[in-house]
Amino acid sequence: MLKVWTNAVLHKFIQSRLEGYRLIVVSNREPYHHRYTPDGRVECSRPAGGMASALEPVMRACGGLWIAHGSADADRAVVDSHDHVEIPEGNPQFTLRRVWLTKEQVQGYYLGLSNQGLWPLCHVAFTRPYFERRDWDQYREVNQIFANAVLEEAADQPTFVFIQDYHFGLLPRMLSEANANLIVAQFWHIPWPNREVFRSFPWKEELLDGLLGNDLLGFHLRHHCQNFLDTVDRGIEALVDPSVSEVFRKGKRTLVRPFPISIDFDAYTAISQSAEVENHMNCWRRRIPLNGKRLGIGIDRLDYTKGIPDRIRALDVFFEECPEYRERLMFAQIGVPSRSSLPAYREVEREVDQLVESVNCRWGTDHWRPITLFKRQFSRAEMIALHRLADFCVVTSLHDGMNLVAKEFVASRIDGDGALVLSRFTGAARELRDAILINPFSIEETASAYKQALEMPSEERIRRMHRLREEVETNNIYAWAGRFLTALTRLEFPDRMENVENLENLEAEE
Ligand code: GDG
Repeated sequence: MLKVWTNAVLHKFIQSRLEGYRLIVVSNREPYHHRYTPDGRVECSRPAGGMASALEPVMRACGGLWIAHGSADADRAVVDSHDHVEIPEGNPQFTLRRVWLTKEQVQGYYLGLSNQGLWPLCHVAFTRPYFERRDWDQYREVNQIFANAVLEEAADQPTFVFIQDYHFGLLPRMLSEANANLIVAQFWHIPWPNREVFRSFPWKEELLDGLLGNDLLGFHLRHHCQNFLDTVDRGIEALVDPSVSEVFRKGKRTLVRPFPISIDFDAYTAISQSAEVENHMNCWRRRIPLNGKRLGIGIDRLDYTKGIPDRIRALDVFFEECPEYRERLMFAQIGVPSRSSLPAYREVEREVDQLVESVNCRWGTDHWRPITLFKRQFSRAEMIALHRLADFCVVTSLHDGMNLVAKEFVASRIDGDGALVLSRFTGAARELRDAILINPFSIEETASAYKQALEMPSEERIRRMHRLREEVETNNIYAWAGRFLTALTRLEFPDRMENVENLENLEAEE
């Protein structure tokens, strides 16, 4: 049996199983931005965010075409006449096709319907969703723009289309109706709520019908699949077979399956060992003068689902209840500004600023500032360096599809040490059982988890980290992609899939 999926195994797998087919990936966010620097040069960078971090290694392994919204100021300057640009620069491994949207379309489809409607609806994170008719119209319009781009690129070639996320709930039906030969799959990176919650979505029938244009629909967890099947069963005319997790509608079968997403463990391990990371560790030591103090960290987009205020409140309680840690623990929080034009995001940013200031005022001394907040994006090597310096990493999401930061912390710890404090309401908590699991809504529980992380005997900490690393190493991003593509290709050519264990041969050929 295949033990560990790797980039090379996935590569071979794709070559043998998808032979004759193109792969087109569709996402809202592009994996690379091109921006002008102040001196007029064009700079290429990777935006923060879970979906692009997860998908990029897969695209590097498969080649193919990635269609996404071109949103940065120099994006147009670098594409050819087909809006294509080869990625990454200097060492092209796949093609990016950029789709252009107007300000109004971005407002309605992305900020409005996707992020003020579907995001809070699906996270059930006590921020009420807003639904505007004109946002829904823009959402439909933008889904059609992407459909046109896919149909043009696929032409009459045999093609798999792999759609990412909640920005494209209508795209699958648009594609399957326009070209029945396409094989369409989608991965929904956020949770799916229970049917009672979903009932508030004003255009639920159209959205569900859109999603049932997929041949395969993936969620992180079985629980999300069950919520989806239940929502369909009660919300729209369709035949649901929960025993095999399938739905039939309009003559089409949609398979609904869990695929817990992950990260490129080997890449993290390799970068973590690099001299670049050692240098960045020194930079962090200058930014956060530890002088023998312990270090806790958090790395998140500034998003209200991530529970950042809750973890800071827990630090306040911790310093109150554990005076022995005053002047002995520092906490570094990276909060990458995100969706800042939306009021709920500005509000959480303001709350985080205020809480950090109040904890620092309450407990800080002349030579100790308990919390340092960095509100900007850092490079991957910089984040890995911070992971390596930490005694513990905190993930307090109130609700999170998976949470990749937890896995990135584990993969960065090539020293096999460090403790992970992890919210039970993340998908990651189902796999990372050796973390210190918490209910982030309980400030006391979170505060005592900090203490547990700091005081855990080193043998136990190392034993737990060892098991966490085994878990992330085995269930890595290539395993995720391999399992997804196996399910997809099995639909289409069962004969090529007669024996998935043959992957062993792929591995042996390496
Ligand atoms: C969605 C779902 C699911 C953060 N700061 C920087 C930076 N990041 C990167 C992290 C990580 C990613 O952003 C965040 O991933 P998460 O999984 O935590 O969260 P979402 O963005 O909400 O992602 C989530 C994910 O999709 C995948 O399916 O896990 O549940 O909500 O990779 O490292 N990256 C860089 N600089 C930063 O400062 N370069």
